Amino acid sequence: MELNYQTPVVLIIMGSDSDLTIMSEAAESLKSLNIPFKITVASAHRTPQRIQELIEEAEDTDMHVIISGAGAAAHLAGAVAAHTTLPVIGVPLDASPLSGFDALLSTVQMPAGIPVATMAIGKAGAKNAAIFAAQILAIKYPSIREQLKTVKSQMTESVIEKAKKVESLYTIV
Ligand code: RP5
Repeated sequence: MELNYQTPVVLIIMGSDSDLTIMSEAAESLKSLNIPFKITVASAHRTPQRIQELIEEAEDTDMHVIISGAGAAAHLAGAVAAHTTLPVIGVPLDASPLSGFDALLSTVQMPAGIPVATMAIGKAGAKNAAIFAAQILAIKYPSIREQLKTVKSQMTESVIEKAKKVESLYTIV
């Protein structure tokens, strides 16, 4: 199956524009994998109606995965998952005195029946959300599978390089 690069297949929703500094990591990662996406802001508690409309649009336009990032006990990812059978990937963000622990619990501790695939708090989680979305898409699109394999082998090479550097510092000759 060929990927149509003009049509978004991933929807990124964040709870506020203040989340963009972290969630841009997900956007940039999707961009680097040439995966078309739509990115927007909607709040579970401030714009519940908009959440529903965005999900309807995502389903009508045949998007495949939703990434949801929010801070505080905002439960955005769970609210998104309530409206859809598309896979929802949640990114907890640090936006309160609890440093993201509140968002982590409200994202990961979904009651049985409405799952949210929860990533780590912050930038690593945002990046992993994009990679995880790509892995879901790779089931259908071989071009994405090939790109993921390339990225993985690049990571392997970079660690081998690091190992060589560290070893050379203490090698007895
Ligand atoms: C959450 O509250 C958002 O996801 C954001 O992380 C946090 C603060 O939102 P703003 O006050 O910056 O709009 O709903």
